[in-house]
Amino acid sequence: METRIRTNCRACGHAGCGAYVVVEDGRATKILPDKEHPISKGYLCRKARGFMEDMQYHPDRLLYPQRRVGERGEGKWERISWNDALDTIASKLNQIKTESGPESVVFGHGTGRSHHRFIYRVANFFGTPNVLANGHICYLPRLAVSKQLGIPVPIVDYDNHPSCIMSWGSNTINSNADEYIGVNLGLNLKRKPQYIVVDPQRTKLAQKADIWLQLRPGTDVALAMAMMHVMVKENLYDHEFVENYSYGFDKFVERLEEYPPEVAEKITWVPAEKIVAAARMFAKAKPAAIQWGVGIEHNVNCANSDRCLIFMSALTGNLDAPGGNVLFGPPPGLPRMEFCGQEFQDRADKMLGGTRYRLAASINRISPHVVWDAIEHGDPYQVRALMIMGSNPLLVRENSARVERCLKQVEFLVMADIFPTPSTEMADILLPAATWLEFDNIADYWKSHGYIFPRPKIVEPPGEAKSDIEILNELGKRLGFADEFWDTYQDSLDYILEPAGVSWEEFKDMHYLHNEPQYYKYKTEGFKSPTGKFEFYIQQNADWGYDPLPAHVEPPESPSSDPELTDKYPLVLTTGTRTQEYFGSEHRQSKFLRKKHPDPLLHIHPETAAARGIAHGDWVYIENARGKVKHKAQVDDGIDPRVVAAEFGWWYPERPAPDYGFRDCNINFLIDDLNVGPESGATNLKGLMCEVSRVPN
Ligand SMILES: Nc1nc2c(c(=O)[nH]1)N[C@H]1C(S)=C(S)[C@@H](COP(=O)(O)OP(=O)(O)OC[C@H]3O[C@@H](n4cnc5c(=O)[nH]c(N)nc54)[C@H](O)[C@@H]3O)O[C@H]1N2
Ligand SMILES: Nc1nc2c(c(=O)[nH]1)N[C@H]1C(S)=C(S)[C@@H](COP(=O)(O)OP(=O)(O)OC[C@H]3O[C@@H](n4cnc5c(=O)[nH]c(N)nc54)[C@H](O)[C@@H]3O)O[C@H]1N2
Ligand SMILES: [Mo]
Repeated sequence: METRIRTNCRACGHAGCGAYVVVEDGRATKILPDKEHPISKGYLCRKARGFMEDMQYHPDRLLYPQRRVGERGEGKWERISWNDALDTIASKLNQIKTESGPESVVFGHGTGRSHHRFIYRVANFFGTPNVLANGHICYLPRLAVSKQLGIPVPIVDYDNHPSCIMSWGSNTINSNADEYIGVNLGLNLKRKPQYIVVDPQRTKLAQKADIWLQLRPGTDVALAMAMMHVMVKENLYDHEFVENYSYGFDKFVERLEEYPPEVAEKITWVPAEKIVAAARMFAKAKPAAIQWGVGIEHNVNCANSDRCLIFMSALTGNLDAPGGNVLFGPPPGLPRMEFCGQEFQDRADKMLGGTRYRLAASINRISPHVVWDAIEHGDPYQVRALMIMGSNPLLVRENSARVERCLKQVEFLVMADIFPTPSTEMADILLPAATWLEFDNIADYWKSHGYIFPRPKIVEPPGEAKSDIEILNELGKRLGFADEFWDTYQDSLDYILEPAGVSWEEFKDMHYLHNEPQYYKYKTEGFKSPTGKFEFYIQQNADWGYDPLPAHVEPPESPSSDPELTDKYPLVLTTGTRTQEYFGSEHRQSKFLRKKHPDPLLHIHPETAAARGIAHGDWVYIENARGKVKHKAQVDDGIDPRVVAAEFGWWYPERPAPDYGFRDCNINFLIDDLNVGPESGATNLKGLMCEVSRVPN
């Protein structure tokens, strides 16, 4: 018997595409697109097929809770019961809490995978303010900067068709990141708006652009400031907005004086006349919208690059304008965000890096290095346990060699994953997680587009795999917080949905819940900032000891660094170019996807390759003082000869445990974790220095 169940695909970590799952005799066999879905509009990416054909029923899936019996990383395990696993975890964590304080336990997760609200709830009741995720460099800086400005994250209003779109550090048609499924950009581009792309690589999107600004990685602030310099000098800004709704504009304009296009050209490598042309094009078009992504956040200037793009939207009158960057209201379910608990701020003094990286701390996020400092050096106190669910830190955290040392050294490590990975091999207790097809959940709960969708349980999990939210609900009770958790995890879904006036049983069969957008809300409500206005000058930053105005800061390693470094490592490296096939370190188990994209690729200019005797398709080493890994040369004249672009997340699940080949190609061996941005502890994943050489035959 065949049935089709409507759901929200989560074959990738960010999810968000409407889908139907075909079930035949209790087995999920296909994922089909939902043409009526308001966000994905009938789009589904190839990861959906790869997941369904190769991963959902993959023989490597973790099936039972296990306890490590050999040395860390030796790969010897014994199967244990869930009772044993959860009791062991609860009693060890409570013992550490009694002996060393709750803050010596750190919880962790990866990006987007919809269980983090439960992690925060458990951490919160347990009493630790330390949750390790990607918030220092991904999305959360946007959220923190927006919060500081008194707004939710501004989202492109594609449904109202901007007449100018500027894609800035986002290859949205590959990444479908966060709120955005790339099809919305694609459909708008068919209407021929003016189109600007800011990207060091000539991506498919850059090929469609009227103006492509090929900047040096890590210099986005200088470019944005120069564009705003032009807008102000040429009187192309929205006076009504600036005069009535903003604060600190004069001081901001003084700072803009430092960034004429000719100065920015030297920093960014973008010709001054192109900067002027892009500034005019964007400022004159109405409405105009900026689609930005982690291209601007993966560096030490992260917070200021986010700030600059929000400033540009405000300056041109496009903030909360139809077809601009809109401040969507939360869907009716979202007020339950107190689900996570808001008490971390009371414990900011105990939060690792909490008084150093105030912007990150303002949204309860920490930079990874503070956890490693605490494990390796007991600084400022000893971290004794890590419990990580849905992240592969050996692959995705910067400075993999240090991550490995710390995962080996920490006293107690719990990991939950769907598959064995190089990171899970380090665990003391390893928990088998269910996939998104195997439990009930609310989809898109963390996003800023104003929608939530049901994602019902469709098939039974294999073996004894359990969903993370069920695991956390059970652990919360065993840690001693029976009153704060639920009889069953499904009851928590009712709790979240209560303000919307629906139960999970009712919501499950609905298409979605949506908050209808209202525009220009600031005209009646102002901004939820200290001055009630849009703050171009941020006093809170000055109070925290940071620059109250945006400024370009050179990356810690750059072409203008010490010649001792640049002679050895002359090429600028940007990492993490997203590809359609893989999400982070996931999907390497899929034959279908691996066939399309068997190896990691390094984009390198023909001249740069020729000078090093490298031909298209050769294996090359990418090297700097921290490490040396391999990629295959993708010779490409769409990249500046002084720049190379590497992928991230590469390992080979088919190779032997416990390493699975993760030392070969994992670019994070080259990334530094210590020279970070001042406000959020952002690491420099884009715009560091390296050298490339051919791997000898
Ligand atoms: N298929 C797939 N989808 C993904 C992911 C994945 O791994 N695979 N990862 C998910 C995650 S965690 C995230 S955060 C999002 C990211 O998704 P987005 O935020 O949309 O960003 P990307 O698509 O990675 O685009 C980054 C672009 O920035 C460019 N770039 C590189 N360095 C710089 C720079 O210094 N400045 C500027 N302006 N541009 C630069 C790159 O060439 C690339 O085209 O994607 C999510 N979606
Ligand atoms: N050099 C470099 N490094 C980067 C980036 C870059 O561009 N360059 N990008 C950074 C960014 S933006 C981000 S967000 C991070 C991504 O960081 P993470 O989100 O931590 O990345 P993944 O390696 O994809 O780890 C996900 C793991 O969770 C497992 N998993 C998937 N779904 C579930 C689930 O429902 N439950 C459980 N328990 N496990 C699950 C997968 O099998 C996989 O092992 O990487 C960062 N690292
Ligand atoms: Mo991310």
